[in-house]
Amino acid sequence: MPQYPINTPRLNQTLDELGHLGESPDGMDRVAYSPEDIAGRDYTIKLMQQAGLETRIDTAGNIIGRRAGSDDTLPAIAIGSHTDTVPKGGKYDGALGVMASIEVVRTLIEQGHQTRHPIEVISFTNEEGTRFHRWLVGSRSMAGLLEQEDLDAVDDDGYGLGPCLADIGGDISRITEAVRAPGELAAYLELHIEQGPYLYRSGTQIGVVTGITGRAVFEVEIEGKANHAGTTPMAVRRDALVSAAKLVLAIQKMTAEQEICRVSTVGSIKAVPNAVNVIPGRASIGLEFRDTDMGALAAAEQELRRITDQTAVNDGVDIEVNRHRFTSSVPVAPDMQALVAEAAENCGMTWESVASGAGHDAQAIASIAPMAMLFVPSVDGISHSPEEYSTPEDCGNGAQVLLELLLLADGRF
Ligand code: HGY
Ligand code: MN
Ligand code: MN
Repeated sequence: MPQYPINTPRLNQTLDELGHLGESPDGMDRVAYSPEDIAGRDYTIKLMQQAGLETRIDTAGNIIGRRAGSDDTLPAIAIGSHTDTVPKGGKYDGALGVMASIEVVRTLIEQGHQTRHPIEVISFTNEEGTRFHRWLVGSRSMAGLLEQEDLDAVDDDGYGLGPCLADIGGDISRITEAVRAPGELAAYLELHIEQGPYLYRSGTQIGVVTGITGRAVFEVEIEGKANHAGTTPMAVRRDALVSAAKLVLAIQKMTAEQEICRVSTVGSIKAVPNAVNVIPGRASIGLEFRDTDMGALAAAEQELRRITDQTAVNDGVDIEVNRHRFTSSVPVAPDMQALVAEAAENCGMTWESVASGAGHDAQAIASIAPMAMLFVPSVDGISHSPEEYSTPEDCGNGAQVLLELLLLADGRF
């Protein structure tokens, strides 16, 4: 029996309540900076305050709930994740880590246990990066990894990051005040759903994360020639959407057949003017590559540029490749992995090592603090989908191991 059993029904109730904020018939829409995201943030702040945490919002919009330690001269141990979702996403990605972190501290307070270190529960803003095609914005701000192109970013409607930050209590003109220097946090511990199939397939309760994937994001713009769909002979067409379609298939082939890197995805495609009786004069595709090996991502970029050059010549179109950003892969230190495994064993849970094909705030915070991640199973490995699901029991298991991990870290650092 764990020393401080968490309240699993209460945890799952908060997940359920948060899961109604931004819910639509085809999935969760708490896209960063949206009214739905703000509703989720307000709920999170209220829950933190009810749990007895002192809350604040930093200039990057990160929500921080703090509980004093018995020795406040020690750096805080941070636990958390994010509550923003991809469009039409699921109820557990990020949300479990934040709700479980609040439940962990609430349990310790109720059971009268004060840690040595101060504890900070952090809900990072804009982890998904949907709006401005740049992810981990809150955690990269805290880690001092934000770049000018992040600050200058505008969304598809030309709306800038500054007003969005102001909408959530941040301040782009003072965003550097959100930076935490190395040493300011003793450790960062993140619970997350696996978002992949391995734990569910093997029936293992806890995943000890070994590393977090690297990622390369591109936008490819194709310029052909708009023309009449009925009168233009096929031989003289410069159809931007046909060229885009060829690239979609070639990008999929790069990994499915040529294995240049682990995975490739074209997640968005646009045609202009997007009318059935007009040959598309312009088209664009949004794509990403992922791999833990940054050399493989560099090879993928090289091959992408080769096939776009080739397609431009073959089809008589102009093609521009816009490189959004590379995110480095991050290993989890062996001693931090061992701490997660020890916490799982102390809770009587089965565990296995698993790499993360998803990106996480932990990979940004890793540059300023020792970090560890633990996963719970995703049913059928589904995520970024309304079918994303983790059982109430698995959610409770994750929170219980997170509490144990926090206590171990409190004693070790
Ligand atoms: O896209 C990802 O890997 C994460 O869910 N943000
Ligand atoms: Mn996530
Ligand atoms: Mn996600």
